[in-house]
Amino acid sequence: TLLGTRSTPTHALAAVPVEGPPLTVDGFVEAFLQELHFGQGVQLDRSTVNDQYLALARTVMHYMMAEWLETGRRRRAEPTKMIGYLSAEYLLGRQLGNALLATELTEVAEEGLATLGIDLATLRSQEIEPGLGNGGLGRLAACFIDSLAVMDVPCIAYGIRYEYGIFRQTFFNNRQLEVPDNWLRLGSPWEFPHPERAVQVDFGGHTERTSDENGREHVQWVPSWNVQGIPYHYMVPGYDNKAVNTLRLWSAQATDAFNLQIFNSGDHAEAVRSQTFAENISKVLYPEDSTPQGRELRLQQQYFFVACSLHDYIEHTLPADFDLRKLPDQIIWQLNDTHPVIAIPELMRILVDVKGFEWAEAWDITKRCFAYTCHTLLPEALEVWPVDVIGRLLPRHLEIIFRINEDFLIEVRERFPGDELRVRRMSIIAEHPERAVRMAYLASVAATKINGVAALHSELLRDKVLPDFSEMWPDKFTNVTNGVTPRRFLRLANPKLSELITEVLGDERWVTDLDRLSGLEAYADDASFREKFRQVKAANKTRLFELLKRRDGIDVAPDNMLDVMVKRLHEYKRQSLKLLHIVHLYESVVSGRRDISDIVPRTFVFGAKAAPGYHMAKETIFLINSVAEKINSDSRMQGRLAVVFPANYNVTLAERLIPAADLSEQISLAGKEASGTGNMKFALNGALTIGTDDGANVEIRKLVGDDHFFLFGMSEPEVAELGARGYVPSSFYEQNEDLRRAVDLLGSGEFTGSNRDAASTVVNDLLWNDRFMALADFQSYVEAQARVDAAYADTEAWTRSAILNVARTGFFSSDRSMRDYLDRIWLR
Ligand code: F58
Repeated sequence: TLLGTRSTPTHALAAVPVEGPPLTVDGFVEAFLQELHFGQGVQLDRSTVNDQYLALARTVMHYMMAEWLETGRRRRAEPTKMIGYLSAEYLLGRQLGNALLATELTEVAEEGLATLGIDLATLRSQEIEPGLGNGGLGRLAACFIDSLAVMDVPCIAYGIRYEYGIFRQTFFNNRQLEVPDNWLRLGSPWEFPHPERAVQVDFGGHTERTSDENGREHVQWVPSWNVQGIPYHYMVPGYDNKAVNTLRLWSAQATDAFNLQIFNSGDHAEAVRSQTFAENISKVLYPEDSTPQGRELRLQQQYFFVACSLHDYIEHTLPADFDLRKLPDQIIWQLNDTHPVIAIPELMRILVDVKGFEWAEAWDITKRCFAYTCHTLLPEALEVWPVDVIGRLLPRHLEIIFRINEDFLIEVRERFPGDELRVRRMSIIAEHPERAVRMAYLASVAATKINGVAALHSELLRDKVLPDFSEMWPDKFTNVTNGVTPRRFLRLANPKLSELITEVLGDERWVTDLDRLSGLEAYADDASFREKFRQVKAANKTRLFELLKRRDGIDVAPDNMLDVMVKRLHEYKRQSLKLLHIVHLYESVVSGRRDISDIVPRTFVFGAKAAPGYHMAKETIFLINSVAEKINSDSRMQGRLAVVFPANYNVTLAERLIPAADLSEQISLAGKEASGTGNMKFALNGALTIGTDDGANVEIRKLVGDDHFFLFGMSEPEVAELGARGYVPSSFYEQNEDLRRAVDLLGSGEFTGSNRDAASTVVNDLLWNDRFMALADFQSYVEAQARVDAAYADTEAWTRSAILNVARTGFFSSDRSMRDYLDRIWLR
């Protein structure tokens, strides 16, 4: 069998130099036609747009191939430490534009294709984006691997090749419907499957103990079933640096052994069933964000990709004779939240059971190989796996976790004698409501470093989520503020602003050195630059509106302020607060208390998917759509107030929306949004933020300055204090007339075809529960929005602020985040 054996051939053939096609229009056209003819098997006159797209993707890959192979060779030759990035999600977005940018082929391709009568933009829009992530966490992973390639840092990123990514959202009668995202259906040109490098992954069964002649105990895991993981390799190109890293995603398949046995017994149907069963593991991305579903299949997914990845690294990437005691000098596994934390007992199992290490030595190695990033503050979002689920699926791992916990609790008792309450609090095993493994605790015990994703978050993580751990190991805790890749979210998404920036800075070095944006600062006071900046924003709006017209049949008034709230739908993010503000404006006009001409014309844009099982979130979507329908069809509001909610917000739509926005809504309850990364993308593209003192908003505001940021709402300590005093949302309702009128109108059935019940889930929750204190922040929010209106009326001052936002947010490049990870975590 191929499984589990070293598959790299060792025969002594000499490498032949690899070269891409010539970087000329003719060279490009020839390579493209070659791919069309020999790759797609079709002639130009018979080719479909999809044929052309696939051929183009493959052509661009030819240009990257030499660098990919060379980077691999260099990495094998250099004995430097690698990053093993472990993430259950990579929300990559479309690949073609980024690949063209990386190879500097955009113009050549455009020109070359035009000579054949093909429009590049049409081919680009043919690509179905790989939505292998839910939201911020998955997109962050994609930004990080981009930056590592751009910085030429050795990294293998590991994950799951879900056959179905995040669902496609549609609306029917204003309600969300989910459609499966069959992203592979038109072919997937960017991947290289390597079935010969398949890895076997075991599950179930029991463990057996034997003693050798020295009386040493050996544990053998006797699994009851297995699957194989097939790696698919993807290029992760750098920028202008000849480096191309690898993303390795695993796809589950039934093992031959498993199949054949059943097949030979004559039960064909059963053989097919086992195939289906195995393949289910990588079938679909769980669409829950924030609250993990404790489904067994999810744990199967987690162990599946982690086991494949560790095996792949230890058996196929390290040299055959590698001394595993030196493992921590060669690799650091970065755990992107707790989803890959089962890697910790897996490495212990490999070292102790497979490689024969003593427990203590294995633990010493393991402890130096992992670092853990936490992405949340919501207690319900911390993963916990029932002991019986783990025991059934991974019996050996459960034993290892128990042993880690035993040793750990001994350490706690030594440090804090007599403090049994603390011991119980810190135990990796929770006893209530059921016996379960707290994955964040397991990660915290094993990791060399634990980081939050923004300054405030790291502080709260240390002091509120893991206070016992920070008392025990203060040096483990650190912060790395998130970042976003300027390649995709500025250079690609906003070509016009990029051009303007390059024009005044004199060159494109800012693309890989984003602090250089500070050079724009001086131009904020230059009226002609401000005019150009406004023209860019206007052109971006036009581009967006054309897309919305084509994509959703939505008409948008061209001159309104564009006020955008795009992110997953979650109560803590408070889309309902945004909705209350809109209803308040509408109510104040229809009640005659305000003249419509006093309202600064605005178009509100929402983009948000709700987890399919998250009732409150889905009801909120329904209400937003209902309010939008009413307001947009009210002739009194024409051209003054509009609400648009294009379905299926994703990376592709984000790339169009963000550069067009004037105002960025970052309005989570303080202390709940770990960081946010959309907030960074908007500021970098010259939108002003209205936001709470939460997550990375805090850092954005500090950098851009109070005069160029609209702060509102309670601070985190104020939130904590109000919570402690006892929060009664209805008292805010009773004391605030504007709020009362807005809530009443929302609950009256006005927006839901006279059906009061249709709004009651959201409205009653706001009045009687309001866990995220929307009513408490309402007044402050409305006042801040009035400041926005006043500021927007002064066009020159607004533009100046927008420019300063761009100039002062270079800090939020994910290149900087990667430097911080290197300094504070990976190379320490
Ligand atoms: C997000 N988390 C945070 N989780 O909410 C956001 O503040 C932060 O900027 C971002 O991570 C990056 O650090 C997030 O997106 C998920 O989507 C998980 C998916 C799997 C289940 C648990 C939540």
